[in-house]
Amino acid sequence: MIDGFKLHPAYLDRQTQHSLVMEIRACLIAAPLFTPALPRSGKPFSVRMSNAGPLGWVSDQQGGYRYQAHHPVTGSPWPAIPDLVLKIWDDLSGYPAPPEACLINWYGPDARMGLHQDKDEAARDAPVLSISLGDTALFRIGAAVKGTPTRSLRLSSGDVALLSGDARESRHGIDRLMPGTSTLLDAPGRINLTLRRVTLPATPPG
Ligand code: MD6
Ligand code: FE
Repeated sequence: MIDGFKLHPAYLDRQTQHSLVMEIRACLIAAPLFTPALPRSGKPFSVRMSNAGPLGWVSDQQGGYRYQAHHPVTGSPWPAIPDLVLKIWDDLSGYPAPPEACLINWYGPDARMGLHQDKDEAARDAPVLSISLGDTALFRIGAAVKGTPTRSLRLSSGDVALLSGDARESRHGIDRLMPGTSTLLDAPGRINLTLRRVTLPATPPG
């Protein structure tokens, strides 16, 4: 496995997963899911997205991948990251500053996410923390270098994955869901929360 990739299987119990889903539903009322599009081609993602936190990740044909403080459709600031989510970051990230972006990914049964690297953040020293809720997904991960082998693993509801160190630069994506593998959500599908520090924290004096 790639150094710095850490999977915590079943980190969240069912009750906590349920509470998280309710918190995320509240976020999505304030900041509805939108459909991002690829830079240049404008091809829509099959995953729909929203965000919580001071900064949200968005992408469209004109502006490409970026973080911004406002919802691209409503223009409102993103809702706050739920305390429950901040606690998971505090417990697992080992990073001395809070996350600024909580990307909310919604996968319908046929959604997928191509291999990519997370590199739109200045704070590349911070890990990326990912929380899976709902149907199991087949996650693919490989080293940063194109053409090197990748491996596939399952991300199930309640799993938390951390990408730090070398794995922070890894290529990764979601090949497909396994619909019907979880009863957490009302509909077949999956929610993935990805927590990121975007800006470098101010360096402490001394
Ligand atoms: C997903 N995850 O699990 C997509 N990125 O739906 C990601 O793109 C991801 O799981 C950075 C770190 C962990 C991840
Ligand atoms: Fe990613």
